[in-house]
Amino acid sequence: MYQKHREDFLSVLEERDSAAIIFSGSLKNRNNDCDHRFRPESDFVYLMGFNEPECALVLLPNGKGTEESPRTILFLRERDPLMETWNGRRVGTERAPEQFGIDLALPIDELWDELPEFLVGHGTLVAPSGVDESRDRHLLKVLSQLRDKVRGGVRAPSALEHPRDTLHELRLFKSEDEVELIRKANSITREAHHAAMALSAEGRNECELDAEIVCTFMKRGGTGESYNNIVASGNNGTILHYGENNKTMHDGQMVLIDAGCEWKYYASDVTRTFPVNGKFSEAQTAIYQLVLDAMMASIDSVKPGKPFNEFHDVATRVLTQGLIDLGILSGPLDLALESRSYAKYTIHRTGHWLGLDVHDQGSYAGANGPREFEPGMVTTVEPGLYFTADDEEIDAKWRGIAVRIEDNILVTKDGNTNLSEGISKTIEDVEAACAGERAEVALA
Ligand SMILES: [Mn+2]
Repeated sequence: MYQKHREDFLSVLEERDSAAIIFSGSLKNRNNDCDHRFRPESDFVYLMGFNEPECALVLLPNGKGTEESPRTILFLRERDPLMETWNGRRVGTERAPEQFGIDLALPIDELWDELPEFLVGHGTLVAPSGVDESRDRHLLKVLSQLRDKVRGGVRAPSALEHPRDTLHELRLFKSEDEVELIRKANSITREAHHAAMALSAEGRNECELDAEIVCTFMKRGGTGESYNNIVASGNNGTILHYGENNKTMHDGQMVLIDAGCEWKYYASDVTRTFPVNGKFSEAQTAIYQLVLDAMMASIDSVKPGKPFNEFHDVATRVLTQGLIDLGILSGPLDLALESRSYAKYTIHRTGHWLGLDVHDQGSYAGANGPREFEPGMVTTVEPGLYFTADDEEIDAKWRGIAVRIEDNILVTKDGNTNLSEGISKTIEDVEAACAGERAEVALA
């Protein structure tokens, strides 16, 4: 799969007379002498699929694919028995060409000295600028060295180009192999959400549900959380990126869980909301069913030819009409939509691309407005309604209710497929899962 990705990228680069350099990234310090667990940059994962820090992949479409004239060069750390004893195994330059199917491997220490020579003969250099300052300084220096060469009569890149229009455009369209990885991530996410629903009860702490979810992700072999878990009970659910996950949960509250397993660095991104005690009250039912109706209507608009904004507009329309029917907003619908009176309660957009990054790369705009869906794209659909505990403009019964429901939708030739299907979301199914009837894999 990664070799195919490199070939695809090389073809695009060749058409554009460009070379590219893509980095795996460095270890990030956490505190004192402890680092965060390493997670490679997604562009590097897409092309290489392995997870050592301090690597750079150089792609040269004008090369011949030999060691003398390489098309693919991997710069990486040399093997070092002492360092490997302390900090873990390294592939090293000797083993890398065969292991990864690349033309040439060189020590990362030589990158900035060697790079200018390799780039000769290409018009542009595609590189992820704006991520790391020291890297940016090196890249600019390489370009200036190349300008000196140009005076000597050789062709060389004069400009840096962000991967947005090349690599990120490729990443937007998922292959069947990539879709399978997202499906696998979602099968673990399903187990995690059902386990959290079954565990939830009056008096338990948000952290217990958070732990259950992390435990499920890790013991099933996931590469981690796709993003920091959100386990938000009651009014905490109105904070979109709540991350404290440490409050005691109570009867009468709902708990909103936004958590997705990462599998081989591919993300799932799923939100479910359920009553702490497992039984929806009348007010909770009204809001929850409205969000679910908006979601189901919205998913229907995720298909080839539909512009990216439409599923958001469909969700907004259903939510706004529902809020009018519940007496929370005043009508008529057209006036409410025009005045955006709903926005106080819906807050965010209805979805985003999903892939190696939870908010995946790929442009949302076409030449004339929002781009249209095409087969292979994966988007989230995640309408929500949020009523803060201190909102005196609404009836007391709505205050502190926050509901978001989120699935991962693959655009297919004929419509779409829900990659997070099977994670309980009807009121009946959610209540069953809370009662422990959907925890299909027993947790140790
Ligand atoms: Mn999301």
